Amino acid sequence: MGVFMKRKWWHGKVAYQIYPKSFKDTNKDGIGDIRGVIEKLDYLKDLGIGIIWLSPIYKSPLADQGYDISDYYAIDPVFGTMDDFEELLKEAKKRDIAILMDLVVNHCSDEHEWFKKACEDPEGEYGRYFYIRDWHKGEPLPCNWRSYFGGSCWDLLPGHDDKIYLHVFHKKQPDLNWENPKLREEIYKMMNWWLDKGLAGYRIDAIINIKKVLPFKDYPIDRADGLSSIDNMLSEARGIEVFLNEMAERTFKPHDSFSVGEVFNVPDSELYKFIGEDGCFSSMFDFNEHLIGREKPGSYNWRKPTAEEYKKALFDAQEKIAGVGFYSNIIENHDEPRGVSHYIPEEDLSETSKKMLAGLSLMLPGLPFIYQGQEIGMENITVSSIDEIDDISARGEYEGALIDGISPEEALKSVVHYSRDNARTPFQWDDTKGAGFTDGTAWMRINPNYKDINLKEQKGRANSVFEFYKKLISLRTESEYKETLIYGSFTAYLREKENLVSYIREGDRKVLIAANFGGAPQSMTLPGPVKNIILSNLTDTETDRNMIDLAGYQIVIMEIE
Ligand code: TEU
Ligand code: CA
Repeated sequence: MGVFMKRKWWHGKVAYQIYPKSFKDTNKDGIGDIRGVIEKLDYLKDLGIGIIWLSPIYKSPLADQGYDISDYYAIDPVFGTMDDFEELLKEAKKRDIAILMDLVVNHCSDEHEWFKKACEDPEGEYGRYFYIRDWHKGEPLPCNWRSYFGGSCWDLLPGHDDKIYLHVFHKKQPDLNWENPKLREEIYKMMNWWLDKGLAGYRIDAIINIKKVLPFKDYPIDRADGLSSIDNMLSEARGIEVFLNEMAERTFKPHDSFSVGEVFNVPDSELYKFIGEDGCFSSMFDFNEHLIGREKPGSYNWRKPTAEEYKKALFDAQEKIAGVGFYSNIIENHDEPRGVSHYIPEEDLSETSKKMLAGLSLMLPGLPFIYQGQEIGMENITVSSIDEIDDISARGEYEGALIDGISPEEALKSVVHYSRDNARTPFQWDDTKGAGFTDGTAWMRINPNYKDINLKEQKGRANSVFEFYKKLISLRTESEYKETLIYGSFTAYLREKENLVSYIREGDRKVLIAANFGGAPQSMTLPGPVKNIILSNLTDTETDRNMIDLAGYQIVIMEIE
């Protein structure tokens, strides 16, 4: 536990991700806004939230829903004004809630001033903010990398027919050239500007992409489009820590801010560079569960995890991070399917299984991040045509599947599960028209199940998913088990027992978490006599001194002597 001796202000908090566009609309334009977030601060406080991560609200053409920023110093008018934002900071502070913004600095928008100037004068100062190369029709491109959203990552530079620029995401998201110290200075200046305003820190978007293998070169072709996944390049890229340590020294450290990286593709032996005692970030997301079943490129090739795979990913992640640092644990986010629809077999989806999944994740070491709507068990949506999909990633994936020779029906079926729309449907506050999200017409369709699944119905109902989340959170933030749950060790328990996911947290108390990740009842041996049943998702819990019986999808959290 040595590394955690230095206690940080954020260690004992529970964080909550808001996707502002779909959270709460206050001016009837059908789009969630900052005033909506302010309005719901009391709700979040009551839930027990201590940190909010806001997905991007900066000025943006919203080609990738705000992950394409055209002015880092401005709030997009659809979300409100800078005054609204400052009021949000003030109101959050009153409630002891820290605000994080999304830091999107691998790329900006093609409508950002820097890119416009680069197009006007590619040889000039701003040309060096991007990756621009000479190219003539018929020549090979500098490299064959596939953009994350499909197609080549090179496009013609607007206004030129002999120059191209790099974008590893959408073509409206030109990559910023981190090798240029001037660009890096601009970014740090901007980050400090917000931190000086009172921002508590950042969630750092797609950061692993800022270090490219240069000079550009091809990697093995891995799909019918003749291109190569960016992952192939990233696995060879070295030296990102130079940029990230510089960022930390110049921005996070002087502000004692919290930073959580969206970090993929890090070898286990390098984790300490990211979140160790002297790491560049406070924390990084655990994506190990999310990666299950995604070995082959193309989401139409992906498959849902099994209980055993889920357990393995969860435990392996905890074991490799032990003694290194704090993971940020998620069940879902704005890029993922709804966790309950993804990790639980369709036929077993119920309030009981939803609560089990919540308990397993929230009792882990690390910092829990709850994604909006997760606390009421929101589910994936059904889609019957590609035209109903808003997500540019899913649309690109659909095109890619067609190029690979998949039939349109199959392609649709397979991209639907991973479409980012699943997480982006409006929050279901109540059962009125607009689901309490808007009095206008929602920008995106509301999941028709809002009549059954909504906060109003769950709030105060003792056995609801929402009330269960509240209890789990309070265990971490204000109970006698707090110290153990925040700083205690993690030990897998009866790891080999099929459909059982169980682990022990040990600090000043010893807490056993036991979950039956399957529909059939099972019994398990206890590691010692039960002192206290702390919480369960079902009311009847049968134990004697040595054994406990678990009903299908039951989770029991108990103190052991
Ligand atoms: O996502 C980065 C990223 O790697 C995604 O492509 C992710 O792998 C994929 O969405 C999984 O389905 C971040 C943001 O979270 C995402 O919303 C943005 O679109 C992206 O960066 C570009 O900024
Ligand atoms: Ca609005």
